Amino acid sequence: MKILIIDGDREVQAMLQSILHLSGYKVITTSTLEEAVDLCNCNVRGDKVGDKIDLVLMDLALSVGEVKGSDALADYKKIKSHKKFKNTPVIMMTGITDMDEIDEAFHQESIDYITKPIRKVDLIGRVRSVLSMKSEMDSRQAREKKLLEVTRKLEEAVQNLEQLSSYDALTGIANRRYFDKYLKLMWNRCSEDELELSLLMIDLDFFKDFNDTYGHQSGDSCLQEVASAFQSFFKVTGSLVCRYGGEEFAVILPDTAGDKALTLAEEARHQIEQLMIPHRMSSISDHVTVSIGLATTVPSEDVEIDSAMKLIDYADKALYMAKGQGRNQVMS
Ligand code: GH3
Ligand code: MG
Ligand code: MG
Repeated sequence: MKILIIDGDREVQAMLQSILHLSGYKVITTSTLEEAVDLCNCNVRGDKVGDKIDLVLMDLALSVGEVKGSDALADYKKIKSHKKFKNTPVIMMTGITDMDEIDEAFHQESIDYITKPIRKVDLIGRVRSVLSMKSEMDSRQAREKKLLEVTRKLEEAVQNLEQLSSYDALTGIANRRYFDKYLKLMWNRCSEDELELSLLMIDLDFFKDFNDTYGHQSGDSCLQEVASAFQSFFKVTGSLVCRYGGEEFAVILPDTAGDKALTLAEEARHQIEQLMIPHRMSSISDHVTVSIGLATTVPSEDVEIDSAMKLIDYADKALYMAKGQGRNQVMS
């Protein structure tokens, strides 16, 4: 432990130094506050004074003339304002007997002080208790810092986990899990505001044949291309495109009426056709196509479609019809 003594009286300096030395402390002495601050800024004595001072013992009578509470406080604040002493405990030493004013000033700021003549037993006792309080505070701060760090890492991990559990690894768009959550959310929101909610269920046509013809990897690339086309196409506020399963996609369109959703679905279908992904085994086109089922409702308990699950069912049925009618089309 390193203690810095600031006292204008060299005899006092020597006396304090020898007491503290004998008790096992490293001691550095200076006569003025300025010298102390200078020492902390440079490597004057071959000993980096400012490296780590654990405690400062500072004489109160550093200011010339009559020492008032405000002067004492000013000295104290000056040393504490130095960034190296910001967290260093300071014990003030005073030979003044009339301490009323100073006592009050110190009390307000919780400043520790001892009176001169300093008795060895008082000095050692006070130094020990202040240092042990400081080391307790330091270790508490270190524990808090560590806890904060752990919490931050945990939050990061949770975020990563949420990201992993909400998005599809192959296409990067939302997955079924996220879709379920989001549909419930939008169901409630549209129900509260009495808004129409549309849902598209989309399925690639003859995709098994595509895989059989071009291989599974080409199949994966095709899914990625189609997913990203849907993602860029559906820009309705609050809309969500997700990979519902294998080669099926679903699109949630809140605040979207049936006729508008039908137009959007038809355009989206056309866009996929226009990607011109070759599919020579498709019996309806030379390129990859999709079939789309659409269902729309104003979520409420009074209507036929009274739950999000039923909305999915209706869109699924429409998709099935689109397949039955020859594929590469939208049905609602
Ligand atoms: P339909 O027009 O009736 O929808 O015919 P289909 O061949 O698309 O339907 P089917 O359900 O018979 O086949 C779906 C295919 O989608 C089978 C499966 O191998 C493929 N598939 C599902 N998930 C993936 C995937 O992640 N990657 C690849 N490459 N293929 C997938
Ligand atoms: Mg399918
Ligand atoms: Mg299919």
